[in-house]
Amino acid sequence: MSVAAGKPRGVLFRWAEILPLTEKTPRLTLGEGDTPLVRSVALEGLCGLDELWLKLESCNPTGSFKDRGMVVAVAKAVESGAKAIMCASTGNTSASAAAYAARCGIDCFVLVPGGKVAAGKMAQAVAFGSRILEVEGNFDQALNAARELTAKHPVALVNSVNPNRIAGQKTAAFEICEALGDAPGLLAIPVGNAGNITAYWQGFCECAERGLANAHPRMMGFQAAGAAPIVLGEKVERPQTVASAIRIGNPASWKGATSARDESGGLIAAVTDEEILEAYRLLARREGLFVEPASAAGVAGLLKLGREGRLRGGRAVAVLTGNGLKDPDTAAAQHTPDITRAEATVEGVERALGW
Ligand code: AN7
Repeated sequence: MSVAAGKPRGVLFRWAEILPLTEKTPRLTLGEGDTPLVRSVALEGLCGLDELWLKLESCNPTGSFKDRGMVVAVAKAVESGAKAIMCASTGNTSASAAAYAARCGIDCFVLVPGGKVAAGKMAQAVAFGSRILEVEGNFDQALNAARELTAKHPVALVNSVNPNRIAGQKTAAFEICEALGDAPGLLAIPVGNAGNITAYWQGFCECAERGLANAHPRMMGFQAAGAAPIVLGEKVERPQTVASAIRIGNPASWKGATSARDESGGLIAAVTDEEILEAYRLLARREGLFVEPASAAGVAGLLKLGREGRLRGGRAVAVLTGNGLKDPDTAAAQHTPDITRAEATVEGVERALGW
């Protein structure tokens, strides 16, 4: 494993004091964390907010928030002598695990639901050289198998049931408090396996304890309507949604999500695929932010609450969890391309444009 040149960047360097590191933990990095927090003037009015800030977790090295927790989980696995890691995944966890395993020179086994992972994420798992097992079942079944396999074989489990993942992911809450000088009033976030909402809540609580924030945000989690077990209060056997990243019917951190909701006075609600895709298109067309569909669920939720008159000003942060390049098929289906053929000359292009 090589080290980064110049001033070291990355979650293990920036946030060492709030992570479970020892002298023996390898200081692994692909330059994760420290992602932009940009204001969305176009969307804050539509939501009925005074300020809406977007945390661009899509800017992490493998294109999703998973890198924050994965760098900690993989570093700790290597520290403990593991030669291989395993995860079940709807795509982003596997892309991230595969990247950090490649960087450490260890093996990575990924269990993905057959035919349900977006093309870009599969391309990443392939490129990073992971061993890919397409299971005949959904994410929830794949995670059950991964838990049992890693209990039986000398392979480290790097799903978010691994507390090192949560520890790494909580660093995003610290970055937000640092950037805004306080916690926001609301945090909007997509919920799938519910590790991220659990990690953010832990992070915001620690920020308040350490005096980095004066208050806690209300945690607003959004599930896709066809995969909304926490909203329904029961497992969903056959989850369905265009937002394949959050096509999860039995979240591992269910309890973490309901605690975040209840302790913060927040909510966990459902947004339909149409609402998710509306937010997906708005983020691209109005803000120049190309995210994957699941990432738009938080903004979809704020837009919905805004329309219902349930947001009265205040400052919110929405977490944009993954890059739009991950799911080119949904992009092609959602955006009608405006493409005109032209000859490769000035006159040819002018003619095509009608100039
Ligand atoms: C873009 O990769 O579960 O509630 O296996 O990829 O912490 O699960 C991905 C989840 C939101 C939900 N946005 O976060 C996986 C996986 C994107 C995601 C979520 C995921 P959690």
